[in-house]
Amino acid sequence: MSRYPDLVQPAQQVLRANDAGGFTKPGPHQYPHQWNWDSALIALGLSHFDLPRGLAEIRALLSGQWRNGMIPHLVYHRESNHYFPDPGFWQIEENPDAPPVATSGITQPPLLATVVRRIHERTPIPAFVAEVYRPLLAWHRWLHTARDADGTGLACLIHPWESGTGDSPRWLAALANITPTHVPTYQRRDTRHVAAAERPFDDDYDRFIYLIDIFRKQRYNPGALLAHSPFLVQDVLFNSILYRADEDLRSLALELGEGTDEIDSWLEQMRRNFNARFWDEEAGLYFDYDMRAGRPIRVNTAATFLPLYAGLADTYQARRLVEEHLENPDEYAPDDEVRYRLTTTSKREPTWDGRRYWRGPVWIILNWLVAEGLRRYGYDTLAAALTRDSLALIAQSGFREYYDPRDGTGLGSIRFSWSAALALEFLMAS
Ligand code: 9WN
Repeated sequence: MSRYPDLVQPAQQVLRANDAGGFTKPGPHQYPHQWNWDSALIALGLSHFDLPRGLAEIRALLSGQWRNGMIPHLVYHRESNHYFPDPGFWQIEENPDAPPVATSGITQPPLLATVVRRIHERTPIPAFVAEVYRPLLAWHRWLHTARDADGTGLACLIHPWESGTGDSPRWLAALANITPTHVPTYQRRDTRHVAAAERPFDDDYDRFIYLIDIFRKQRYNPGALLAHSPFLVQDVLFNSILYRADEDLRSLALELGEGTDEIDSWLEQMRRNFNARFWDEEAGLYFDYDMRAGRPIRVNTAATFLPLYAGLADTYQARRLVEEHLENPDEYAPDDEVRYRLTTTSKREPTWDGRRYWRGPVWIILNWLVAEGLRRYGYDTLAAALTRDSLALIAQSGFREYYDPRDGTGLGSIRFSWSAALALEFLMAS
């Protein structure tokens, strides 16, 4: 990727500028706190030029870990009136397992073990691995138990934000089934710095807040959340990331001389149940599962390609995903109108919107995850196309949160940290 050496310095500058002193903000204005999977990628990016700061990023995130093992989706190291929900809104102190630092009461996709392994394989950090292994193990255990609603070992999500793709159309039907009976009074702050047309609709936001209100009334008791959350889904993207992270955690365990029986049982359970739950033979796609409605969520989004990242698809499934969908100009491949890979939602979906959040724009994180998956299955040319488009978008429009796949217009937050971190990963990873 020597075409874009000029992006290295600016990417480093974005990460430096978003350093809030001990943790890195996802974006300078829109996201003033520490987010879980953002921080994992930020640490990966930092590891290319300031390894100690990268490890400090992970330590800061772990400072928000709950005593039951959950690593929350958001850690509030300080006050800010630029983001809602603010720290007090979650009322986590009602739960005996909550940490002393303010956090949210939900989680996010578990990229962290994968990042730690990757950093360690490039520059051995055995003492750090020993330090973080048990916290990571505890988080994975919590995901496979407190979030196992049906004995399959697949983790389920209780809030769209836990998917990291809050506004994805795959959650619309489940959200539509929820009637918010009482939404606490609140004021959105996410549309102060970003145009409302690029963010979720108010109706969806009401439901996001309504769900949190239910969780805090249940005091974040894990059993009560599974029993009472009106939103309960098993997510292909989340479980793919979890499976790969389990494998990476296992590799760390072996290095430390720790037993792997427990992790092996999670991996085995996931292998047994993943395809049975998510693969749709007729469509040739992976679909999420709505546990409240008791049926698959038949919406075609780029999350369907994540089993490639996990290595959970067989070669037949991989071929169908790539040939029938990723390479199909009616769905994901470029055409006369859409120039850049990878639109987050199939163009065939009626909800497709090239400018709104997770409804269509290109996100660098998804390009990276899908490129990683394609490489695992030998689709190197396609993986290179995703990398090339990611860097071209950044070169054209800066390190934005997302991009219009038609003309590459930068959208959402400016100077977005993981776009910078992943540019470094694309450019500097050997
Ligand atoms: C809710 C921080 C986070 C990302 C998510 C992205 C967005 C928050 C929001 O921003 O989510 O957690 O306000 O919509 O969807 O992936 O971690 O960058």
